[in-house]
Formats: sequence, C-alpha cells, structure tokens
Amino acid sequence: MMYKKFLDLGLQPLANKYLTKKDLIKKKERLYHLEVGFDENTKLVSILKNISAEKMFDNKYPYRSSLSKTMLNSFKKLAQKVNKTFNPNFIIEIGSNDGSFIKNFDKKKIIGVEPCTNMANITKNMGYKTYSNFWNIKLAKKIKLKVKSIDMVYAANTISHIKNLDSVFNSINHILSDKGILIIEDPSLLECFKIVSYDQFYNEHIYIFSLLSMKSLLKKYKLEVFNIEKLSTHGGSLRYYIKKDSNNKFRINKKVKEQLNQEIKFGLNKFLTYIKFSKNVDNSRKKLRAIFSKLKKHNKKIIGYGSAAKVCTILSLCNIKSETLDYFFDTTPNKVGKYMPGSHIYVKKYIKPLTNEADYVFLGAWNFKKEIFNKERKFIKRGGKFITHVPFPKII
Ligand code: JHZ
Repeated sequence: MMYKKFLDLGLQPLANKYLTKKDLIKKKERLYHLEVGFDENTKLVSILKNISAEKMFDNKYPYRSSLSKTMLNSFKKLAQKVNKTFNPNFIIEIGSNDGSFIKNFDKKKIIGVEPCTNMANITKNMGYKTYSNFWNIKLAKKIKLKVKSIDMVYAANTISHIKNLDSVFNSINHILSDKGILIIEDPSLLECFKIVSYDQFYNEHIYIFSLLSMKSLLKKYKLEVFNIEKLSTHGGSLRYYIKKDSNNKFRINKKVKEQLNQEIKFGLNKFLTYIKFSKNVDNSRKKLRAIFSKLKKHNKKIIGYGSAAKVCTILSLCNIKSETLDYFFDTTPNKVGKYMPGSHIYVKKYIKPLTNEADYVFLGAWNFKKEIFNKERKFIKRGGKFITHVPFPKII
C-alpha cells in the first residue's frame, strides 16, 4: 500500500489508556504522531503509524457498548433481522466486547472472539463460549475443528481496528461456509468527511472504510458486497452484507451502486478531496478553540459529557486541558475516577441528569446526541447549553 499523507493530527495518546493519579505522577504516558494517508490504488484510508494491538487491547479495556441504549437497540434490531432474513445455523462475532450483540442469540448458536480479557470474561460469565484471542488464521483453524458449518460472521467496529487485513479476510474465508454471510459495520468515511468528524481518527482506528475501499479490498479475497445499510450509530456507519463470489443466491441490491455513486460524486476517489478535508479540519479546530477561549474569557464553567475515545483526538489537536474543561462526566466504570489520556482531564461518575453543574457542556459523545438530549431535557429546558464540534463547532 502506498499511502499519501493528507492529515496531521499531531501527537496523540492511546485513546483508551486512562491514567490513575499514580500514573500522572510517574509521567509515563507515551504519545504517537497521528497522521492519516490515502492509497490511490485501493482507495483505502489509514493512519500511518503501526501500534501493537497488544498494547491497545489488553485486560483493562474500558469501552463497553452495552452502556448505550442506542447501541443495544441497534444490535437487537440486527439480531432480529438476521434471524428473520438469513436464519443462520451458527454465528461467530469477532470483537464481541461485552456481549451487546451475542446476548440476543441462543448460547448454542453463537460464539464470541474478544482479545480484551476483561470483556471476554463478561460474556463467558453470561454463559457464551468466548475465545479471548486476536482474530487470525490460527484461531480460525482451531474454531473450525470444533464447529463444522459456520454460516455467519459478524464484526461491528472491529475490522477497522486490525492492521493485517490479509489475515482478517483469509481467516474469515477459511471459516465461513460457501453459502455463508459476513456482516461488517464500521464508521463511514463519507459521513466522516461530510460532518468533519476528524475525531474518528485515533490510534485504535487504523482504517476508516468507504464502500469504494471495501469493495476493492474484498475483490482480492473473492468476496463481494451484496447489500449495504446506512446506520446512524457512531456518527454515521455503513453495514456491509458480504458473500463469497461463488455464491449466486443473492442479487446485488441497488443500494450498493447508489452508495458508490454518492462516494464518487463526493470525490472520495480523488486525493484533492482529502486535502480539502484536511483544511476543513483546520478550520474546525480554530473555531472550536475560539468558542472555548471566548467562554473562558467570560469565566464560564465548562464540563465535558461522554469521555469517548474520539474525544482524545479533539482535545489533543485543539490543545484543550483541564484549565478549560473542568472534568468529564461518564458512565463507564473503568473510566471514572481516572484521568483522560493526553489531556489528563478528570472523569467523574455520571449519576443523575444534569442540573446546574456548569454553564456549558461539551458533547464528547456527540454520536449519542439524541440519547443524551433526551436524558438531559430538563437541563436543556432550563437553558443549559451544549457545545459540539460537528458538523461545525457551535453552541446548541
Ligand atoms: P462511544 C469506542 O469509541 C472505542 P468511543 C472503539 N475503538 C470504537 O470503535 C467504538 O467505541 C465502537 C459515555 N456515555 O460509544 C460512554 C455517557 O457517559 O462514542 C463512553 O465512554 N453517557 C472500540 O469511545 C462515551 O460516552 C451516555 O449517555 O469513541 C461514548 O463513547 C452515553 C450514551 C455515553 O465510543
């Protein structure tokens, strides 16, 4: 792959490495230069630095998808659809996290693969067979010896985290029956560019896929997208329904062509679009900084809401620290009481809807705006204000 660099997001920490007070004193945090490139040949967009997966996905991984109603609903709806439309015999979920998807299925019909041991233990305790390993050919072979026919593989917000795509798809091909279906969902590059959500780029997100890049990738492994769904989750995602080339059971849905056309119309096939995006990021950074400095000049109290991994990119790029944002509220047990990577802003346990904790609240988990605004309607009714950076920095 020959990546042409188009975006420089400066020095960034590992987005899910929360620090204790002791860690702060030891000053041991490592920063990595986060740059993003575009491969004109495959149309693939990737961060340029290679960080070992073992460092990022360990036994202390904090992120839990089940803490959001939006994600629980999304997985439940998909499970219903999968059962109705495909009625699979046996499913593997790669990156099963804390079980938000697999818990919708019979324990005999699904297994999880999850390298973060603390997360894998959650689904094991729920009674689901879970392999606490990274997804690779060795594991695929091991599983295939035990389960004969696997006709569905599902991976949500996982493939974008794995550097070695050859290994990913060869292992899937090995395990998936000829009539089997692979469903992948990940943030959509088109949506990311449209709303300038540059925070989709952080060290865990090695790739941000478009249908263009996904299609060209899959060709190499004799796989094909036959349907696609636009999702509002994680700030705009794409769900790809994929089959083996040799499987003629499914016609290619017209939505595939429509999405491709939209991506080409937007210019995702041209490097110039990437340069434009980089300029948009710079403007977004300047505008957000201007909002914060104006509010601080007027001695306003600002706190953050939702210490998402994505926020690290914003805070580091815009150089926002605890002088500006007093603390972040978050519901994640493994984040509260700790300090955010990079900015070292404290994470406070969210207990109840906001009252008058601050004049302004920065929406870290902007992708859950609907869910959060619904929870905080009293605060909003009373005139409480939020700050967001998408689609452009503003107070709402
Ligand atoms: P959220 C993570 O990204 C990491 P993040 C990972 N790399 C990835 O790709 C996606 O997930 C799938 C909190 N919150 O989901 C919870 C509240 O406090 O956007 C989370 O800490 N109150 C695997 O971290 C954060 O906000 C709420 O009401 O960017 C949201 O993080 C809600 C809804 C969330 O993913």
